[in-house]
Amino acid sequence: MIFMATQPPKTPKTPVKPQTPAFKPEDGRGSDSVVLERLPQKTKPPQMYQVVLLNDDYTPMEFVVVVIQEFFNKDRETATGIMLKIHLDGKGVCGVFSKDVAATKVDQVTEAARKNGHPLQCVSEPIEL
Ligand code: TYC
Repeated sequence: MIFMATQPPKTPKTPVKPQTPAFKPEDGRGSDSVVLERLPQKTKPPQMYQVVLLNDDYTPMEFVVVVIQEFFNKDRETATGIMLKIHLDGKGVCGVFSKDVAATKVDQVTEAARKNGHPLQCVSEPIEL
C-alpha cells in the first residue's frame, strides 16, 4: 500500500545548527585549497666532456707544461706530471667541463699551439657514465 503526505513537512522551531566543516579554510585544507603534487624529477645531469692532449714528436715539453698551467689552471708540478703522462702514454686528460667550455678550451689550446708553430693536438670527448 502507498501512503501520500497530507501536509507539507514541518519547519523545526529551533534553527538547525550548520554542519561544522572538517577543516577550516585558514588551515589551508578548506574547499578552496590547492594541492601541489610533487612530480618525479625528470632532469639528468648534463653530459660532461674531458679535454685531452695528444702526444706528438715535435711540440716542446716546456710548451705543453705552460699550456696545461695556463688553460687548465694547474700548478707547475701537476702540469709537468700530466705532460709526462701524455708523453709516455700518448694522451692525457687535462680537465673535465661542460660541452661549451670544453670546446672553447680545445679552440684556445689549438690556436696557441698554431701561433707558436707547434702541431699539438687537443680534443674533447664525452665522458661515459
Ligand atoms: N713528445 C713531446 C716531446 O718529446 C712532448 C709532448 C708532450 C708533446 C705532450 C705533446 O701533448 C704533448 N717533445
